[in-house]
Amino acid sequence: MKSLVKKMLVVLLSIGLVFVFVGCDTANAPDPAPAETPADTPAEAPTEDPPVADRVITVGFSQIGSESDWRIGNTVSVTTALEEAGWNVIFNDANQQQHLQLQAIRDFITQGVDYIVLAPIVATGWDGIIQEIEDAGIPWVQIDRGIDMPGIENYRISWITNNFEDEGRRAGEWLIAYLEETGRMEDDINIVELQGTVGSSAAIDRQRGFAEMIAGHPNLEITQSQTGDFTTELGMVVMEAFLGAADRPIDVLFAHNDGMALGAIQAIRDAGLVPGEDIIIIGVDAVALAFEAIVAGDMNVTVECSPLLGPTVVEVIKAHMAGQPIEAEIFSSVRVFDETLSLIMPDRFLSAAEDLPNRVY
Ligand code: GYE
Repeated sequence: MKSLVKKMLVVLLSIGLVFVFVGCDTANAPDPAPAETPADTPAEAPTEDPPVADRVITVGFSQIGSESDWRIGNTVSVTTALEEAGWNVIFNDANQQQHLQLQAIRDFITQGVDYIVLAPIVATGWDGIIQEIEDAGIPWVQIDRGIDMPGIENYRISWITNNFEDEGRRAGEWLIAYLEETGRMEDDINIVELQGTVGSSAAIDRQRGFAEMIAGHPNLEITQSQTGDFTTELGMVVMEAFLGAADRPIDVLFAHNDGMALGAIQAIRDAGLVPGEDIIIIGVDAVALAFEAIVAGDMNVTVECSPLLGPTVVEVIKAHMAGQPIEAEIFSSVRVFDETLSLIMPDRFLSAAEDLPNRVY
């Protein structure tokens, strides 16, 4: 599993580098800079850059990192769509560190990019850089996670995202339906939660949505909750700690992403338990590896969160260039995939086995 992710990363990084080189090569070709004008050329008014709609634009994309298959799918979707639009892409992977995202955006400003695409790691701490982008007059699109800043909608062109709170609710809704269906709704159910990155809207909102769904059922209790930073590695380590610290058997794992759920499955096996049976495992994202785990019976359900935001990013930038109206917020739809309830409630849940061939991330 790890090596697959690594392989994809290598491919991705090479694509990323190609983008950067392409960007350096051609960015200045159509509009010669005034410095290149020979000294003896008759004086004339400085040439303005042609309007963005008439030339190859450069887009700086500040990505959070490469912590999960979701993230890798998102990077591929966005960079591919921008490139297919014929634009230059400067890609930066901030290795899950906000200060590196701030640095990348400052570099984009210095390089004079035409547009910025930002996927913010956490919700706070962006006010200063957003002002810098504003001062530089660079239009920007926010994707994926949210930013807590009053009036943020007046700064960005649009926010292309998923409804994380609804994802948490759908996870809770599935659990309640599953417990009802298996006759366990009156039992005491101990739930452990693997949270995503601390301070990220994806983690905050998924936690809130799930908690809201189970709130009316006092026998469903979250007994341990810790961050696994959205990585498979930490999912495994933290699940191991949960199992070691539990004074009662763990019935359910709610992991804020599939990657952590897959790491936890390993820890559960190592503890001599049967994942998917002894412990009900709920993930979010709907990555291909989770579908495989569901089909194999090691995992129970995943809530889809689409990373395939690239085509919408391109549409939004094109609409902006053409001066057309743009939606302030654009959400993808949420679907839930399992291999149990979907067989009896196909209007509420979908079959992972059936959709597996369609997975692209
Ligand atoms: O669920 C997780 C990734 O922000 C929605 O980030 C995204 C989350 C996604 O690392 O796998």
